[in-house]
Amino acid sequence: MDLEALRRYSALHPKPAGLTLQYGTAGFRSRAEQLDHIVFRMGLLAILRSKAVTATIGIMVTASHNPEEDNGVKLVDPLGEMLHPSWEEYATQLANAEEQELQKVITEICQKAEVNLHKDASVFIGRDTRPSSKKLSQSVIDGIQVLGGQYHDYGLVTTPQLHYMVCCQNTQGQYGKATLEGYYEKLSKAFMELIKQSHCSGENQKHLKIDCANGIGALKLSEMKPYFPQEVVIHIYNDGTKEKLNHLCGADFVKVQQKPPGGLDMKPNERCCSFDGDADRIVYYYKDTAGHFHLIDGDKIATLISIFLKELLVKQDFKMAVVQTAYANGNSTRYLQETLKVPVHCVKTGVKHLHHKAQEFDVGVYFEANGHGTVLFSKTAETKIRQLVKEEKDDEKREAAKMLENMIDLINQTVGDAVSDMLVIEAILALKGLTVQQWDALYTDLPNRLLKVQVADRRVIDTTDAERRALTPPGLQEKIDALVKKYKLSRAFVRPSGTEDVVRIYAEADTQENADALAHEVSLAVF
Ligand code: 16G
Ligand code: ZN
Repeated sequence: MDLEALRRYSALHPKPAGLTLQYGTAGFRSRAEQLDHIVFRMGLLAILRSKAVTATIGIMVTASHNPEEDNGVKLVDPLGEMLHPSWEEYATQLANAEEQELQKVITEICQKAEVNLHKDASVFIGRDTRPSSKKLSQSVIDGIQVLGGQYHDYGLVTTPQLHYMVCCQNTQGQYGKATLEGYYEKLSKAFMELIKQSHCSGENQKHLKIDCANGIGALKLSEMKPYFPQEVVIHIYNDGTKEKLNHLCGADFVKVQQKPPGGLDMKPNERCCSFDGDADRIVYYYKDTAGHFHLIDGDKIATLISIFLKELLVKQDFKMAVVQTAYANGNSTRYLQETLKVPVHCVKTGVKHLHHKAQEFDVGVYFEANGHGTVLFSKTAETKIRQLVKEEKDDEKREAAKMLENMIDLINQTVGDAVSDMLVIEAILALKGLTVQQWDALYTDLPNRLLKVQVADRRVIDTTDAERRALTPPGLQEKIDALVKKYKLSRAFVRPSGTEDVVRIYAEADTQENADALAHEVSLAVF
C-alpha cells in the first residue's frame, strides 16, 4: 500500500467532523455534499473487494428516487448481486474512520477478509444524471488509483445496466457483452423473438407512455430506440430537460401518492408507466373513462409474469415461487396462492433479501410492491429450457420452451431493471392479447395507506416474521393487534426504515377510510 498516496488523496477527500453514515439497504445515501469522502473510500473498498474475490466489482453513484440534492453509492458483487452482507460492515467502518486511522482500518479489513493486496483488481463505475454524480465518480477513481487497479468508467448508465456489465465481465461474456450495445442488442433481440409469436394487436395497443422521472432512464431509452421493433412505440416524458429529477414524478412518487406524475398528459385507457431516478423500478397505471386513476404496482407485475410463466412451465417439473415483502397487497398474495396456486414467500424489505430467497427455486419471481423486481432462473432450469429448444420434437412444447428461453434473455436476472421489466410486460400483454384494464382486473387491490412518523430513536422498534410483527417496544404488537381487529380484511405493521430516520406504518382494510383510520391509529400507538 502506498501510504504517501493514501495520505495525500484522503486529505483531498476529507471527512466532515462528527459525521457517521451507515451502509444500509441501498448503500450510502445522504446529501451530496456529505459524500465526497464516502465515495473516495468506496473506491478503496471496491479494490479490496475485487482482490478478495478475484473478480470485477461494480460501483454505482446514485440515490435512486431520492431528491436531486441527495446522492449515494453502492457496490455491486461479481454476478451483479448486491454487496455481500459481510462486507457492509467493512464499508461502514471504512466510511467512518478518521483520516489518521484509514490505513489501520484497511489493514484490518485485509486481515479479516483475507485480502492479498498484491493481487490484480478491476472495478466498473457508473453514475446517474444528478449534478453531483460526475464529481463524485471522479472521487471514486481517486480511491481506486490509491490502491492500484484497473477500472472502466461507463459514465451515465442505469443502475441495472451497471449490474449487467459486471455480470457479463465475470462470466466471460456468457451473460452477454459488457457494453451498452451488448445490453441493447441482447434485450431487443429477445423481445423481438418473443413478440413474433404474438398475434398482431391493434394500433392502440402499440403505444406506451413512459415517465422517466427526469432521470437516466430517458437517456438510455432514447439510445435504445433504434433497436426497438415497430410493434412498440414508446413516448418519453419527464426526460430531464425541463424539470428536476424525481420532482413530482417517477415510480416512487406515483406509488406513494397513488396519483399520476406531473408532466405526463394521460388520456383515458392509455397505458402508462413510470421509472424511478436510476431506472431499477417500474410501475404501470392508467386512467379510466370516468377519470379514475388505477395503479398497477409491483405486486400486479409479479402476478402477470407468474401467470405467463406458469402456463409455459405447466409441463415442466420446475418449482416456481413468488417472493414478496410485507408491503405486498393482501389481495395479491391471496390471488397468487388461491387462484393461481403458486407458493408465495414473504421476506424482509430490501432487494438483497428477495433476491436471496428467489434463488432457492427453479423459477423465482420477486417484486417489491414499489416496483423493484425480476425473475431468477436456476442454472438447471435454464440448461433444460435451452436443451428443449434444440431437441424437443413436439411443436407446441418446443414453442413454449422457446418463449421461456427468450424470457430468460429478456429479463435482467442480476437485479430489477425498469427497461427490461417494461419489455417483459409489453411482450406478455402482446402475447396474451391483454389490455391494461384486463391486467388490472385480475384482482382488486385492498385499500391501503403508508405513513411515516419521526420518533426519538427508530431502533427501539425491532421486528420479526419478515417485519410483520413488532417484538419491541413491549406492548406495541398487542396494541396493533387490537386495532387491526376493529376493521375488516385488515392488516397493519410498523418497521424502522432502512434508508431514512423514520418509522414506516402500513395498513390495509376493506375501505380507504378504514385503511387511513387504521394507519393513523397505529401511528399513535408507536409513540
Ligand atoms: C431501498 C431498497 C428497496 C427498499 C427500500 C425500502 C435496494 C436496492 N433498495 O431503496 O428495495 O424497498 O430501500 O426503504 O435494496 P425503507 O427501508 O426506507 O422503507
Ligand atoms: Zn432505484
